[in-house]
Amino acid sequence: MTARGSSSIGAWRALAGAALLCASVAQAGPIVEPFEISGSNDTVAVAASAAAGYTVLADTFQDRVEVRDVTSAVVREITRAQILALCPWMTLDGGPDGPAGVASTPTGNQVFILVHDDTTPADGLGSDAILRWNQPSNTLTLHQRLDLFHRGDQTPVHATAHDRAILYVGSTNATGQGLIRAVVANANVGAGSVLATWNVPGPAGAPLRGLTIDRESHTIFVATDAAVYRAPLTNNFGVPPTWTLVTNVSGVRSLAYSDAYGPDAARGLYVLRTSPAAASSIEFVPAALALSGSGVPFLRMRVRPRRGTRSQRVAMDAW
Ligand SMILES: [Ca+2]
Ligand SMILES: [Ca+2]
Repeated sequence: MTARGSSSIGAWRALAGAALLCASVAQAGPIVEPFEISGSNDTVAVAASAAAGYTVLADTFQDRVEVRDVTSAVVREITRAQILALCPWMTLDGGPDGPAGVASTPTGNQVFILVHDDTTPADGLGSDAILRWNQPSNTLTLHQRLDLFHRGDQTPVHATAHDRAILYVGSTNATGQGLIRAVVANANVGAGSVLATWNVPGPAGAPLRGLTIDRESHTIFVATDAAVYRAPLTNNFGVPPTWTLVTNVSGVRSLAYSDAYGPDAARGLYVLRTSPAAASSIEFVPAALALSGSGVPFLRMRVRPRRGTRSQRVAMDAW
């Protein structure tokens, strides 16, 4: 990781790969390797397409999204001008408004981008948006308007993941309440609709700090500022999920679930923490514990971004 200001910065990419081949995952760690990103500012959100190796990176300072293939070649960039063409009520600038959450389908054919701003649109509709990039047709469309975040001068913690034609969108509203919305995201429909809005589990007023899905078991994991929970996903959007506490934990910044890459021992829940603030860490919960245990231990992995850089804002996605 290089400091901000270089022409090409690296992002931490936690690959659940060869380093996890040994039996004791606690003593292993993710492979950290440089990952090229265009431009001068930091990435705040990243997503991976598990089956095809695409990586999606979002930068709120340049209001720019890159999709890179498995060789790191850029296959599509989405610019501020392209975002504003679809969201003309926004006034994106060089601050932390803009694209702060991304998700990809496993194939990479559909990429979803959460864009927020602090402007109030005159038409009374949602002030923020979900954009969708369709890779086969290379088209970028406005998928859904909604309210994600009310400020343009702070970096929000959004998180989103796709499962079985539904995009699950996590955000925190103006009163500090974490929300999860289920949005129709079928490849065959041109625009979304919000099927359900749920508060995050835990005490009222808890903010969202992470969201990911195990696509094999259709289990959603959600982090607040105090705990990580899981719930089975169903097709009944009329009732909130039935949450189970995975463990109490503070300082979570992002969740990811590895279900497609690496050995069985690498399958499970990955937790990016930034607590204490000067020392970020990636922690791991093996799949069997993450999916069935409660009060489970987190295994700290040997990754620690350099102090003083803004790399701690880098979100995480596991393949
Ligand atoms: Ca911006
Ligand atoms: Ca807004």
